[in-house]
Amino acid sequence: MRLPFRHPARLLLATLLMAGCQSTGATAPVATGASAPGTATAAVQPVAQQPASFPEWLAALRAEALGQGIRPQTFDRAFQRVKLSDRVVELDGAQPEFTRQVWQYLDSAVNEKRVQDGRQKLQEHAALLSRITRRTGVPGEILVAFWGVESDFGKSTGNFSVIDALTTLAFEGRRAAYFRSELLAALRILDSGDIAPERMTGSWAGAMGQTQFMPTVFLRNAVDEDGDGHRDIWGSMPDVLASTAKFVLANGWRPGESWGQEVRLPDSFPYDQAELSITKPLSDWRRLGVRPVDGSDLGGEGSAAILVLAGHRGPAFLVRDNFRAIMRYNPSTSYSLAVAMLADRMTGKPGVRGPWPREEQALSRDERIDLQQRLASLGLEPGAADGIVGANTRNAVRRFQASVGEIPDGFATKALLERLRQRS
Ligand SMILES: [Ca+2]
Repeated sequence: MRLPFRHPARLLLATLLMAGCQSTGATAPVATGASAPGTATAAVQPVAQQPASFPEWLAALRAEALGQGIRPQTFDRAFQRVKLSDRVVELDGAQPEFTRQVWQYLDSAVNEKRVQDGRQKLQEHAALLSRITRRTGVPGEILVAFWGVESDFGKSTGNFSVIDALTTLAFEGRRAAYFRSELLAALRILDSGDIAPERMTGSWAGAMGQTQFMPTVFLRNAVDEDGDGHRDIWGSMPDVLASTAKFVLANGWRPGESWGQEVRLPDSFPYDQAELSITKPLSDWRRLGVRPVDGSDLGGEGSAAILVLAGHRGPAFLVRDNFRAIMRYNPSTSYSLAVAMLADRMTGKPGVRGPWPREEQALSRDERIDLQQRLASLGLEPGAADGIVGANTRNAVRRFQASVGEIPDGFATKALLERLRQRS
């Protein structure tokens, strides 16, 4: 969805603005954000906080940035050639009609080429990785797996100017407040001299460099491992891998533990217990018949959750705290499984063994909404009909499955939607 907003001239407005406010900026009073423009036009603008024009908005941002201690020359250089990007707005508003099934995502994120490349990177950077692992306890294969999934080992880091992208999103995006604080963080990075504005590139959403850090993540976690005085996640391998390790450790990685393992569940398994939010001691899972995928006895201590991402006919995973630590980099179970699997494959462990139900086609967004509305009309409480299948929707699917005598695995399929449609 685009905001009801217009800006006739998208190009180089900032240059004009800068010429006008260069001198006032240095002595501008501390901006509090309360002076943000927009109040005068609130009565006629549906989005109350939006200013009337980009130059006004940028002037307010400049005052706020300078109030936070960012030097005027840093700000003016960063915005010298700023361009609002239609492409960024388009990507921000996109609601993909189809989401990929988990196996489709894994096929692409953990393909054979990437496994081979990862093994080579492990060797190539062995000394550096073992130094970082000694210090942080995060295994080298995990660091290289993040690097591979985030940016294909630095080959795919995004070519957007981070300042352009964040400016666009902060000015007219759907989450303007969030991106405004990321933009101010980006300015702090430029102010610290870690990177020149023209080298500060990233994804359309402002995820930067080989680690795809958002600016606030950079400020908390980026490390100058090679000691050249710059935290360079764009071009320095020591900085890239040490920064990844610091972030992963901060996200709760437990040294010496694994992310988990693929398991085999008995037919009698209570599938309503297979949710990331349900953690049990390993002894409980053993009692419920959970075994490693090779059929041996489930050993070990501690607690874990059982994750089933494609129904009872698909593979199952026992996931531990480190799986959640991976998810704090990117909050998706598919993502976390991709990082875990890539790390495993690089060290010679097998990939996913259980077969995925590859004949199952993903539901379209309209179908997912239809599913949610039908579950709601049966009183099964799937949550908002937003087309996003989360825990509430899965639990509603489970209630429906149980009511018709099916295994309650919570997997929303075309067949299940068809059955729901026939009931009403
Ligand atoms: Ca450095």
